[in-house]
Amino acid sequence: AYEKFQAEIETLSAQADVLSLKSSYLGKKGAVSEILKSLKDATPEERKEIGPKANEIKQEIEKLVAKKLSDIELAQINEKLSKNKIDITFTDAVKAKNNNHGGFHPRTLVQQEVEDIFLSMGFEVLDGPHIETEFYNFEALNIPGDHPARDMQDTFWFKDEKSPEGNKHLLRTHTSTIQVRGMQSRKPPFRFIAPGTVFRCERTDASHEMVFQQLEGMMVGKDISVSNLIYFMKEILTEIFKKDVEVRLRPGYFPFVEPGFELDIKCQVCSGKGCSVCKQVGWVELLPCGMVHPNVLRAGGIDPEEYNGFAFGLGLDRLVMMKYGIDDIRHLQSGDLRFNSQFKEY
Ligand code: FA5
Repeated sequence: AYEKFQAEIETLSAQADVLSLKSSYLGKKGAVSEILKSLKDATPEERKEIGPKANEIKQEIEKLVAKKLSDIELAQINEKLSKNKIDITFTDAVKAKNNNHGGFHPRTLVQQEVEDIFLSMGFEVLDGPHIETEFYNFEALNIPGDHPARDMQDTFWFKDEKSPEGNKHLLRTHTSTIQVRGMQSRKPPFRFIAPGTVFRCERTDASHEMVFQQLEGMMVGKDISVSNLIYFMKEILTEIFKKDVEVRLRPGYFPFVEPGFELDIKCQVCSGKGCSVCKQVGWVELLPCGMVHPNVLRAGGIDPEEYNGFAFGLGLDRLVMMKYGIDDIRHLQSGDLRFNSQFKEY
């Protein structure tokens, strides 16, 4: 009877079924009770043998029933828990959907992308001060005090009569200041980039800001050529745009390079048809560059007889505009969340 009970209880999963099985064995008319009842007609020897066995079976059945009931209860609790489980990542996903989180500014996104590309090509990333001396911003770059090229970049000067003549302070007008700083602290061959904010006392329009970003690049070594320069420029544009974009290279004048070039990009806002960003000409000045002038190498403590190099000054805001088709540079500085939130990555 006990083996039969064991097999039967195994198949049950509801408490009520277990209880009714129990009563069919231990209840008034149950199998075990019948055995115990029949003892009154048994001989004393039979009673001695069957009595304790029947009681043992009764206890075993009670034990099995208690265990089964507690197993069923545990299974029920576990099922409840798994149904009401709190998924913490799910809460984050809901937040993301509601767009209540922050995101990177498009300028940061593009700058990080450009930095990654140059890092993968063995360039270092350098930084430099916003407040500069006349020396690093002009003189060391082959632009002496009376040079007309100083007028190419309208400069914010500090009123500091105490500084010696030729070393007055200013807000850097370009990241080229880091060219000489970088050269002074390393030995060739080397290659680095230097992203940063620059300042010019300019009238703003769709493609000009007073405070904007540039990304300087410099490579110095032996026998570096214009084709090396063009290779790196092409590489960076292909990586950033991930499609063919039309560019043109034309001669450009900068006192710190010789020869110098202007690399223009077909305006991506109007596809070259003409708009306020490209001033109706269909092309945007993006990436001036050239071979480093011997005087600049000298200012950085490098012998131009032994080494040469190239440098470039990427207009980072313009690159952002071209990549995303932004039709006014002033959006970048606006702090307008309707603009900024368009660049969140989900
Ligand atoms: C320079 O500043 C040079 N230092 C670049 C250079 C470096 C040349 C190394 C050769 C070798 P330019 O003034 O053209 O050059 O500025 C460089 C880029 O910055 C421009 O092509 C343009 O993309 C961007 N830029 C210039 N002025 C502004 C402005 N007001 N607002 C936004 N972007 C600007």
